Amino acid sequence: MTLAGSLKAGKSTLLNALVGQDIAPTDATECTRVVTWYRAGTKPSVVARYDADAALELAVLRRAGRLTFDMGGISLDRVSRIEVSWPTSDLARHTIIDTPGTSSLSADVSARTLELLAPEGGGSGADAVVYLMKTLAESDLRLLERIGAGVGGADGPLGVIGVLSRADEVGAGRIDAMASAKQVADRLAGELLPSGVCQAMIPVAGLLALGARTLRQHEFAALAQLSAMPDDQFEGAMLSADRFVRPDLLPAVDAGTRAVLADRLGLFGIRLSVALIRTGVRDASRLSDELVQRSGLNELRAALDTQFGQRADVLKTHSAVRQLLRILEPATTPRAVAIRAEAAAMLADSHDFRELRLLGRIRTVDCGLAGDEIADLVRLIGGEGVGDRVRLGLPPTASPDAVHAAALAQIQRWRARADHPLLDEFAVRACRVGARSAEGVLAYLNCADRG
Ligand SMILES: Nc1nc2c(ncn2[C@@H]2O[C@H](COP(=O)(O)OP(=O)(O)OP(=O)(O)O)[C@@H](O)[C@H]2O)c(=O)[nH]1
Ligand SMILES: [Mg+2]
Repeated sequence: MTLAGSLKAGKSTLLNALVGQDIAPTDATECTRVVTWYRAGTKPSVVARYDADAALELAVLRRAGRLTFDMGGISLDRVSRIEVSWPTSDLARHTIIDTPGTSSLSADVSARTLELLAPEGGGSGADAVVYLMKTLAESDLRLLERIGAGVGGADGPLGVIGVLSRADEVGAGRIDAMASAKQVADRLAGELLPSGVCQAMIPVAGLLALGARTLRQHEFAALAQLSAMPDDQFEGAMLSADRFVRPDLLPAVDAGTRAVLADRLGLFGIRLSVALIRTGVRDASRLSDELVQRSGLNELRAALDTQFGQRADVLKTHSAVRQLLRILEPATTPRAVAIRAEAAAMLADSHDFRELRLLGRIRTVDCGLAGDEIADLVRLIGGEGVGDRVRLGLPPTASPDAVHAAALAQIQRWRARADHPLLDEFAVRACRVGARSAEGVLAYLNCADRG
């Protein structure tokens, strides 16, 4: 999975939030200008690959509380990538690739990100992309289109999730910031999802999520002290980040500690924490959970899991088949032409790919199906998970007989629905895909019975 987006969109911070640890350098350190791969490993190690085939182990440093990699004197233009191994279960399922922000200001750095995501010759190095943006700029749209071509091509992009990043900043630190961010995200979704350049648009406050996941006891204590202060004093100091750290305001908590809180949680996170503590959140771990819940990180994880995690094999297969098509494109021997035709048919006919494409579009295309029908169809085609019971809306304990009966009922339901004379073409296809998904459950069940 690759994190991409414009300069300072919050990619590295979000990576840290996903992993729950400070492992990716953020801000202006020079190593953020290099494409960096994060994988699970038995021990921490950071290696720069440079020139054609040279490698150098890099030291991990902390400068003024910020993590950075010491490039050991190699100039950045010689480094092709940095590889980080880290012992954490959060990386076990996917490798995460952090890319330098793209901007028109530094064409060379943007070029590296583009080369990874949408190489000239085709064949993206990434199966799935999380694209971060603070607002939708023309450059984001163009890059998304190129990524789409790299990841999924003419058959429709697979696996691009949009994130409205730094969502806490949308409301200028107000308590309803995330609600405002959700509105902005929905508006962006309305613009982006129909064209298929991405499959979801989720507001996430990455800084808050990271601060919350790594919340320390003494930070909780300081927040509790702030929440015990008279409201007019607290609100008076919260008017700006500068006021919040002024030594003469908020005497209950020393200015240094306040500066750390502002750095790690942002003003919105502080305001939210104080509100939560005032309404009865009594300890650091509860506060951490509540803040993570409100940061949008859980929604992003759920989307990653349903769109990518459970379908990692499908996404890889899709990339591989497309790669094969590209390689065979100029071939003229009968054998190559035959393989090419087979690969093209697989791309068009594979039910897994159809499910993914439909999932990306069904919520946004006005196709005449009712809201509850769409919800059922989304679940049936794997929008909430690819397990057979999840697809059929049954409890995990449902018996094979119950699964069998429910699958049969769904096949009939969606075949009948597809035959409705007034349904538009998109809806007919969607219903057929649903029926086919239910047939898949049944076929699997029959195999399992026999095995
Ligand atoms: N308020 C707020 N600030 C954030 C958030 N995420 C990141 N930041 C800040 O934004 C700045 C840039 O964050 P990074 O994570 O380095 O952004 P990036 O996209 O990796 O930046 P480049 O790799 O240099 O393009 C840092 O000062 C972060 O602390 C967020 O969710 N909320
Ligand atoms: Mg970065």
